[in-house]
Amino acid sequence: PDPRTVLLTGAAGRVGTLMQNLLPAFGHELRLFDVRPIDGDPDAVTADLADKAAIREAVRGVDAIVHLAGISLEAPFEKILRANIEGTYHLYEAAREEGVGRIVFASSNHAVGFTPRPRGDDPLIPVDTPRRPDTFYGLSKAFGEDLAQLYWDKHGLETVSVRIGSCFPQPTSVRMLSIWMSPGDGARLFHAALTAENVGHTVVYGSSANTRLWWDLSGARALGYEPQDDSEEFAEKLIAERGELDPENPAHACLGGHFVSDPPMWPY
Ligand code: NAI
Ligand code: 15L
Repeated sequence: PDPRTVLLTGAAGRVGTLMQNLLPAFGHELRLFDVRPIDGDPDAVTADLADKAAIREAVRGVDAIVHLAGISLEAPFEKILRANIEGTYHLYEAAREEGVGRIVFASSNHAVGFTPRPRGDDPLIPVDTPRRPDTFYGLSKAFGEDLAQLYWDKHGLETVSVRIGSCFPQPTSVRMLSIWMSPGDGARLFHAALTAENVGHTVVYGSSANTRLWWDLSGARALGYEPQDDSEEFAEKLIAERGELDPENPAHACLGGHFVSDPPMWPY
């Protein structure tokens, strides 16, 4: 597949704003969707994921969808239910009804957040590690992955679920040195996920090729993704400021970092 027109949901958000700028260089024409208005694009759709009719109209005629919209941190269950669980269902239903062939779903490391992080010579975490959500938020991402599997098995609608680490211009914590996805690598990975052949439903981790990587990137590479960045250039300064991860600190023990705490600690 060579998707040209791509619906970008969550386009007003942090990653969405980055991808608005980066994905067109790969030849994709973006249609933007967010509940928050987007200045400067008269064709942007301003609608909530609860609005089935608006979603149906937004997906009509697109080749693929990059689904970033939703609550991106822990929140009360009812809010997660509405935006991330019901909202993602509405999007998949609209895509099925309109015959959209491919969705790239922004899953998260928090779907497997309670997985102990590798230490020393421990092997990298594989993509088929049992899911261990660390929050209602992570649970909604596990739901999204299962929804994607159902729509592939039952309806032939393909998805690449990208368990994004931390997509920020720079890593801002020692944990992020292991899971950072540079914006440039994010765009390269989303492009690979949009264009790889025969993905069915594929789950991959989303990060740069970090020296301190915690997980196995081979699934992402198999899509044609060639990461070009490594967080190591930020390591010395961050470790000098924050210290190495503390084996005694529960917020440093698992992939999900501080999200495993109850309530999740913020900031960390
Ligand atoms: P963000 O919170 O900056 O952006 C999310 C966007 O979704 C916002 O613009 C918001 O207005 C929109 N949105 C929320 N609820 C909506 C609804 N009901 N209807 C329509 N739009 C709605 O989040 P960010 O950081 O840009 O993340 C994008 C996606 O990637 C999210 O799904 C997040 O869970 C996921 N992700 C992000 C990571 C990161 O490091 N930034 C890491 C792992 C996953
Ligand atoms: C996420 O899933 C969040 O959306 C993002 O804001 C970061 O907190 C990231 O995970 C992380 O784990 O650093």
